[in-house]
Amino acid sequence: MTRRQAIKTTAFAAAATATLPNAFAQSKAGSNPAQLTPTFTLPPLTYAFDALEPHIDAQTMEIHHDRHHKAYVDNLNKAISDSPGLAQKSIEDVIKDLDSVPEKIRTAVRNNGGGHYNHSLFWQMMKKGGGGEPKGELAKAIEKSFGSFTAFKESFAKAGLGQFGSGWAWLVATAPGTVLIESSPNQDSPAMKPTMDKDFAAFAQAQSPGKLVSTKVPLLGIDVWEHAYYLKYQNKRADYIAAWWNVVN
Ligand code: MN3
Repeated sequence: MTRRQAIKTTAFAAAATATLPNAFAQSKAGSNPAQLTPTFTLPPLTYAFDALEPHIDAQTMEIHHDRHHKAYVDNLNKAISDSPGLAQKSIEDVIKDLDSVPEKIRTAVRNNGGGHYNHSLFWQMMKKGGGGEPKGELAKAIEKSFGSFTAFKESFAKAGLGQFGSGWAWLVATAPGTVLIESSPNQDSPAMKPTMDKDFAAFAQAQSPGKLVSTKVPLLGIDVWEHAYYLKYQNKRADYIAAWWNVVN
């Protein structure tokens, strides 16, 4: 293996494991045999509501986590109450395979399952005293795709600002050592839109045999719904995005 290939492969390995499986370990109650109707649950925040002050205010965090995210979980559970097969899957597997969801609940599962998946990632993508620049393979992949971290931040902010109405901006791994930026409306996730990159799919299968694989792995995402920033920033989404870099994990 050449050095270049090695870099690509390790960057991809980092991306492939960046689906943060721990985020969902506690969000699933299906492993409890005593529970007749397995349901999805709201994962607790691993930091205090005020941990991200002054960039993200405590009240916004509390409402965002305890009410908005909780509503996605509650509405997802309501939607799947007659589909026990779905309740036994991880949320990641559910949103990656929306085609297999019964049509009459597909929109509800897309919106609320997407909301549960995206927010479960989002809380972990932030931390107290965050910010700074990535290192190692991710830094190399960003440099390859955007030229520099500064240029990446500009493009990422543009994607967040350009998302009309509610949605997200994402840094996504799509292939070994390759990252790109995209935005999604509502609670859609890049993981809902797998590409047909065979190299990526084969590598991901080798890393996690037998697991459903999306060929797009969300590495970083910012929630640009107004509920994520309106209390502190009102209509100034650009100010929220600029401040958010200070809390990126
Ligand atoms: Mn939100």
